[in-house]
Amino acid sequence: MPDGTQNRQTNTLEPFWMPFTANRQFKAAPRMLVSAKDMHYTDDQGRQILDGTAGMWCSNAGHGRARITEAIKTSAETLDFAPTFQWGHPTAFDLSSRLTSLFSGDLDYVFFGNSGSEAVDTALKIALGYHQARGDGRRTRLIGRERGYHGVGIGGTSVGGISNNRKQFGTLLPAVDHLPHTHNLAEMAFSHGQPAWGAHLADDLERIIALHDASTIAAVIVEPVAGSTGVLVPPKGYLEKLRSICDTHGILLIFDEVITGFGRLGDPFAADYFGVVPDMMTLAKGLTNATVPMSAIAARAPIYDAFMQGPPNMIELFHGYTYSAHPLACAAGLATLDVFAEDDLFARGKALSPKWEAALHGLKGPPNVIDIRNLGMMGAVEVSARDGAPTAQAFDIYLKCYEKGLLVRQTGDIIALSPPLIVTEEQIDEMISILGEAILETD
Ligand code: PXG
Repeated sequence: MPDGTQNRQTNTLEPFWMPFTANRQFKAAPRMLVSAKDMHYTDDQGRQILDGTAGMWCSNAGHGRARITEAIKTSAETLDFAPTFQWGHPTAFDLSSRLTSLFSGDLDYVFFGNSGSEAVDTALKIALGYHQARGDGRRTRLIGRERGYHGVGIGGTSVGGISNNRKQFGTLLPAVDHLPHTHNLAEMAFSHGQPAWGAHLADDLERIIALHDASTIAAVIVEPVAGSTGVLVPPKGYLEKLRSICDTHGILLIFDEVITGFGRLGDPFAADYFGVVPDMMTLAKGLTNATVPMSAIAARAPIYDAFMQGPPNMIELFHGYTYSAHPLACAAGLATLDVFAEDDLFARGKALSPKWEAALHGLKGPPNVIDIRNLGMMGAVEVSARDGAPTAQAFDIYLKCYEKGLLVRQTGDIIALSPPLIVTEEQIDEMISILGEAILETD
């Protein structure tokens, strides 16, 4: 249709239906990022924006890492695509071995998807298939947690516990229940690291089990530290209790480590940080330093083994994606692990965490700051909700930070932070100083 309509359209902001965005507000005053290097984005006005959120909890090694970019380029030139249904390519196996050698316990197998949402829905399906393979097919119920975020697939939405993410979509999966969330300002506000109060909240799993009977429950899925809902740090002993209750009742425990994985807590995974090994872990984001979409599900050996029955020429798991273990993503994943090793980023995250904690808690003081939370290199500042206008104050802070050259995430009345692990102590101070100014200018 050579009437120029198409060209005109590509120059307007209208056609892109933006995800999780106030489209009309954004398009009226766009914030356009055009390039990124190390700790900074550059916007379309040429301004440098300090990245306080590793993109969206994902560019953990910082932006524009040459080693990763080169690996992607080389892969695109040598093997742009190869199927992994009944074929294979070497980097898929290399990456699987490298990853499983990093996982704790007998998390010896890895399945690939392309997003955290796919990883979650895959893990839930594996849990259902696992029980069926063991002849225990009545176990079909899935347990999530209030305020949990597990992506946007129908499974992840169902086990998720953020009301806005659920209410537009009807009844979702039927056999689902939710643990209570662990957020309690009266008991926990301004805790440094893990709150001492709240391990008993895990006992609610016993109540849910008594209600539905363990024989109907396939799996429990939680984020070890809830990220999207505003960095809810698990009380001391809480995850250990969940593990032990699941063990007692033959229920699989899935840690959704899409945010906590790849060094965010100063260990490779939250499972390592807490010393609690789940039956499955979902990973994404930092896996490729967010350069090429990729996610992974780590599974314990007995789960894989349960499927390896019947004639060897039979497909054991009727599940997978065209782009499972895409060659570009595998190359990016391998190069990301190299960069983590070269820069010693797990150790760096751990070493910086006390500085991060001290700097963040330095924001305590203004009356509108009602909580500050931290663990590893995650942090959040919660502000009081404006009368009749929840979320408005934090959104203003988010906008002010952007104007002042700092990228933060806003969720509800919470500002969340998760800088790339290459951040310097001076850059931490800069972040906290900008955020502090923005908070003081907003109330
Ligand atoms: N699980 C967890 C724990 C996540 O944090 C997903 C699954 C889904 O991943 P995908 O790749 O399908 O988006 C996520 C994603 C935020 C924010 O600002 C968090 C996510 C995504 C976008 C924004 O908190 N987490």
